[in-house]
Order: sequence, then structure tokens, then C-alpha cells
Amino acid sequence: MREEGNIDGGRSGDGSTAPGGAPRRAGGSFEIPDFALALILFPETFDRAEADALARRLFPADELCLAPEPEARVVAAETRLKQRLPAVVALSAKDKALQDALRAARTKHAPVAALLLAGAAAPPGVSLFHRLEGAPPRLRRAPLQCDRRDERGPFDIIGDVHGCYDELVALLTELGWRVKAFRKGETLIHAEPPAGRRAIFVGDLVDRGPRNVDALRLAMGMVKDGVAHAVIGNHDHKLMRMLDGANVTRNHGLAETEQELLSCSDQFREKVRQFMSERPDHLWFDGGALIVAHAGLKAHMHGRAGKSVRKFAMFGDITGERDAFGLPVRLDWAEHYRAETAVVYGHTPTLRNHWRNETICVDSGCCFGGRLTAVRWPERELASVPALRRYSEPIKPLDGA
Ligand SMILES: [Mn+2]
Repeated sequence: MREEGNIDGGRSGDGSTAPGGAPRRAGGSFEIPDFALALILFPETFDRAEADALARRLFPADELCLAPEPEARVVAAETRLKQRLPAVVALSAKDKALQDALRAARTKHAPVAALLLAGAAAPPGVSLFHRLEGAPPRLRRAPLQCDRRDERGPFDIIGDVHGCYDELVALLTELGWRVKAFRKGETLIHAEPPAGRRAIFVGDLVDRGPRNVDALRLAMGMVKDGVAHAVIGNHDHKLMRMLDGANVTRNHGLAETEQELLSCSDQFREKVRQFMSERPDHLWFDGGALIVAHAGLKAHMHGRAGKSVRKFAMFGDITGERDAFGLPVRLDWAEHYRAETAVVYGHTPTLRNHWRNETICVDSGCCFGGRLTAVRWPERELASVPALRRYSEPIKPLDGA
């Protein structure tokens, strides 16, 4: 099974990270996220003072949560994690507080990085760890995969493409991009941005529309060239699982996407699978001012990582129930959103694409005969093109139609 990605080991996408984004461990260095719970774990028989001394040697003083009692360590760590600050605790594998520490990391959406002393075992579910053998490792801190706060834009943030390649080319052209001469086949398609701009795809590149492979060729080409980012959508994720060999239901347009991909080479399908496996669940830009996530993201999940962040970013605030149309019941997280960070998302097709509580949905249901929409950042202006036709019947009428 692939490790759940929670950290970014490199910026270049050059294969220096393991699948899912976890770093490879090499020699005497241990790469951990700059936001994480660092857990120094030792066997019951080990000297606690020695573990604490190692923590002091390896980590900055302000990150240390080394109160006398294990429970107090965890309370201090949780307070830091809540503020998105890294925290370091040293605990015996037998401390009852260990479970509380793991729970605190989970509820604060912080990755756990464990340094294992004297043969201590990694706790269940902790995939990022380093066994201390001999000299302590050289620690390297890396930003989480979502953390692109150093990228300021300007951006063209593009809504759910869903295989609508022609409309994507039209929208990019409208935005001043030049899509390079189209060739049939499966080579990637390149596009040249207007000076300094970058595109961000909100995910759901495939399914329901007529030209899924071409949409993939263009989006993948743009990402490869470094002129676009793309977060993962639920359809992208399901396609990846299908290409992984999982037994997924071929509904909501996936059967047609599969047919298109069956006319491609194994290498291209592998390229698509790899592309999807590298997609972050959300991205955080512009000094922290902008979040892009397929279905949106609540404030306490911004810039964090883990299974529940990923699930929310792909599916939104789902309750597990279904509505009269058989669609998942979704709570309107944006209605209650009160943070200053802008959130741009897609996933819920609507023709009412407007800013609401610093959030905006840019999915205007192109595959359902609506429009393909982008929002420009930092201008906050919308651009859109009409669908050439209705490729798919909406399960319920488009909001605002
Ligand atoms: Mn979606």
C-alpha cells in the first residue's frame, strides 16, 4: 500500500520524493516537515533525561515540550500544533500520553515524525520515522506539500474542466495564454502564459466531457512546464485508483474516460497515474492569503495535512447521507466561513459564481452545458466561456440556471 502523503521532500517534482510525497531517508539525515509533531520515542527502560537531552540538541528551544509529566508535554504540544507551530515531545513507548499525542496530531492535522531510540517501534500509522543508530541524524526541515506561500501569483484559477478541452483552450486564450499547436496523439500540450501569470486547476480534469485525454495532455503539459499547478479532485482521485487497478464503479463519466485512455499507450496511462498521485489536496499561496482546494477547505485545515484534510478538500463537508437526487448531502461550509484567507474552489456546479465570505466557487458546470470559469488572483475578476454543448445531463438542475 502506498504511504499517505503528508510531506513534501522537494520542489522540483524530479522524483526525489517517494509516492505520496513522503521523503526518502538517506544516510544520517532525517527530513521532517516544518509543521509537524516530532516524537522522540524511547523504550520504557531508557533514561528519559537522555532522550530530553537529545531533543534539546536537535531542535530549537521554542519547539520543545519537555515538561516533567508526559501529560503536560502533550498539552503543551497540542497548544502549539493548534497555532500551526511545530512541537517536539519525548515520550516512552509505554507512556499513556503517547496515544493522546497521536490524537492531538490527528485533530490538529499535523504530520507525525518519529525519532526512534534504542529499538523503540514506530507507533501504528506513523510512516515517517528514523531509527537512531549511532550519531543523531542531521535534521532537515521542509515545507508541507501544500505550502506555496512564497508564490505570489498572479494566477488564473480555473474551474472543473471535466474533459472540456475545447472550452479550456478558449478560456486560456481569453485569458491571454497561447496554447501551442495541437498535435494528435498523446504528447503533452504546452501553453505559454501572459507575462508572469500561472494557472491553477481546481481539480476534476476528467469525466463527463468529450476530450479527457486532450484535457489531461494540456494540464499535464502546463504543470510539467512549471506554468500551472493542479490540486486533486474527487474524479481525478478515482481515475488514479482505477489506473492503480482498484475495483471502482465506472459511473459519472468514468467509463468514457476509461475508453479514451484505453486507446493510449501503457506509458501514457502510467504518466496520468503518476501525475494524479503527485497532486496535492490543497495549495496555499501568496504569503498565506490564498487557498485553492477542489471542494474548499475550512480555516482550521489550511496549510495542514492528513487524511481528513484530504477528504474535505476532495469531497467537501459531506455528512454521509444522500439527498433526493441520490447525491451526497453537503453542508455549506462557505456560509459559515469567517477567516481572512481567500478560498477558491470548484466541485459544486453553480452559475452563481461570486465572492461570499472570502470564498468563491469557480465550477460553473461546463460539462453540463454551463460555462468554464476562471478567477484571476489578485484581481479577483472572473473570466468565462460558454460550453460548446451540453455533454452530460446534470443529476439536478444547475443552481442559478
Ligand atoms: Mn468534484
